[in-house]
This record gives sequence, C-alpha cells and structure tokens, in this order.
Amino acid sequence: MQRTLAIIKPDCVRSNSIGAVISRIERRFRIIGMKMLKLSKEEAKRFYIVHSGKPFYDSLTDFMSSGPVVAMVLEGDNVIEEFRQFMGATDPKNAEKGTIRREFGTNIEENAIHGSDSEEAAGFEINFFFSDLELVR
Ligand code: 3AN
Repeated sequence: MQRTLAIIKPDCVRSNSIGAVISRIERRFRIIGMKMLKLSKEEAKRFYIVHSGKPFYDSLTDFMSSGPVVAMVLEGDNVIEEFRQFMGATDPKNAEKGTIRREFGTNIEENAIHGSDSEEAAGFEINFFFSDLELVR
C-alpha cells in the first residue's frame, strides 16, 4: 500500500473549485487525511526545497503562500503514479483532456494541484503536513 500527498493549490481554492476537485478525487482514490491551511513564504520554501536552485523557486513559493491550500493524503496501490496521471502534465496546456490540470489549471505555475512524484518525496511531504494521528487507519 502506497501513500501520496495531494495539495489543492491557492488558484484552485480562489476559484471556488475545492468541492469539484475533491469530488473527482474521492471517486478514484481513498482519502485518509485532509486539512485547509495557509502556508507562510518560509513554509512554502521549506516544502519546495528540492526546487531551491530553479529560476521559478521564488515565484512558486510566493504563489503557494498567496492563499489557503487544501492538503490531503491518499492511499492505494500505485497511488503516486496513478494520481500523477490523474493530475495531468505540469503545464495545463499539455495536460490530457479530462485531467485536473487541463480543466482547472491556468498556467505552468498556477496549475491547480500538486501530487508527490516519488515514495521519497511522499514521505517528506506527508510528514510536512500531517502527524500519524491525523491519518485515518
Ligand atoms: P510537477 O508538480 O508536475 O511535479 P515540478 O515538480 O517540476 O512539477 O514543479 C513543481 C511546481 O513548480 C509545479 N507544480 C508548478 O507549480 C511550478 N513550476 C514548474 N515548472 C515551472 C516553470 N517552468 N515556471 C513556473 N513554475 C513552474
């Protein structure tokens, strides 16, 4: 059994699309934890530390701390890869039809949703947002 960390990003919260996105997620995946919060700039920088050398790091962390997000933990066989497929490509204009980013994303930065890209990332990201007590067993 695998776990992944999903985040409904600030753009998607601002467009009042939380319900629509969660509804789609729960049709396909098992949600075992969920919370709404607003990251500070420093917290966003810590969360995205793997991108600290990239030219978009400052802008990305400004965006991710610009408003509330909804963080979720999903559990299932191969959930990391399946949820990545479900989100669609990073740039919404390259994302397949029917994916969350294609439907709800605005551009390569404001792309509606995040999903962990490996087991190592999922471990770090789940611990970042949730304690064991906050996950349904
Ligand atoms: P993904 O979320 O598809 O795994 P990553 O890990 O390459 O994409 O990038 C993390 C986040 O950084 C993306 N979700 C997006 O918000 C932002 N991002 C990625 N590439 C760019 C870029 N070229 N310009 C601006 N923001 C970007």
